[in-house]
Amino acid sequence: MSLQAFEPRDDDRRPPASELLEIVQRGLRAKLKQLPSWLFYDERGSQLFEQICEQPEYYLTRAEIALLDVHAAEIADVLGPDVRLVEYGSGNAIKTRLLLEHLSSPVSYVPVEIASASLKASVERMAEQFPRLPMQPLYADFTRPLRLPIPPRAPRRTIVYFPGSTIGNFEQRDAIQLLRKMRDEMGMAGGILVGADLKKDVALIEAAYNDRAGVTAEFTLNMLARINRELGSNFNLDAFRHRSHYNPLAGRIETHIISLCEQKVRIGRMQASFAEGEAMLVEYSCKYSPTDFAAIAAKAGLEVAQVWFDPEVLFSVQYLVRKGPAVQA
Ligand code: AVI
Repeated sequence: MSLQAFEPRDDDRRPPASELLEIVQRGLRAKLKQLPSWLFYDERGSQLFEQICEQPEYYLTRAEIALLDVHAAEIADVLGPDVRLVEYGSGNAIKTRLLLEHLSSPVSYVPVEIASASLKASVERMAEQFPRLPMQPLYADFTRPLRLPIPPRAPRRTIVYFPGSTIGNFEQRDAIQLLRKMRDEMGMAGGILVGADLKKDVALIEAAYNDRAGVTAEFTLNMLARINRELGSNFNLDAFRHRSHYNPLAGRIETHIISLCEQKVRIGRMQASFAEGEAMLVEYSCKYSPTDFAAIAAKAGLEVAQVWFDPEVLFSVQYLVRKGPAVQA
């Protein structure tokens, strides 16, 4: 196993407190209050997200695994031999394994992750399952331009793998920008393999973000607990609630934290006032029809070479390749 560019560190997705304070204060000063969704993923938030994936209503993970169960061999065939697999995010044990198992003589596996503990764990897990596969973990923020490690031998193609519908958490403009960045990183012969959740019956989508056990609600409110812990603010978690609803015009789940009463919260030197019922936006989860996805791919200078669905047609995995020069969004 080769461990190029791997430097274990104890810090996590945590920006310095001053930067975090600035981000939170800016979000709370806005007319329509808004906080970035990456704030969900402290240690507790990451655990809660894993629990969300096991809830009966959250179909996304199961559907994507079912898709790979059926189609991984065919996907691997389309990608061809001697692939360098660059995964945005640390390897999801089951999904990445399903794909790697079928790849013919992969050149290397490059998980890209800013949470060092997850990166280390993912590399160890993969190294156990694929002891002969060169691992080149990259400790980095995948939303920024990457300097990929030099591969141990020349790959026939670099595949950027972005499973799990995380692309849906980016607003359309940002998703296009991210796809364009992947396009730059994959080179001329490369491709992008990306998971995208599909538009479907609204009740089914809304149930996935409002599970009966309340795990998603806890995940959402944990953001306030994190802010309290890291910034010494005084959000009262009992005075807020989670709300996720589907916006059919925008084609996305919009998750808000709702203030249950008129209240003031102190964050650093700032006092944020909340009206009763006031909503603070914390996440988008965009849903795409195959046509929608082809349209954003085209705006990033890409075309859909192939798309696979799970047996219930809830989820898609899209294979994107270069389509000439990128056009402006
Ligand atoms: C990580 N991401 C794809 C999840 C989603 O479905 O948008 C995050 C999530 N938020 C609430 N439930 C799951």
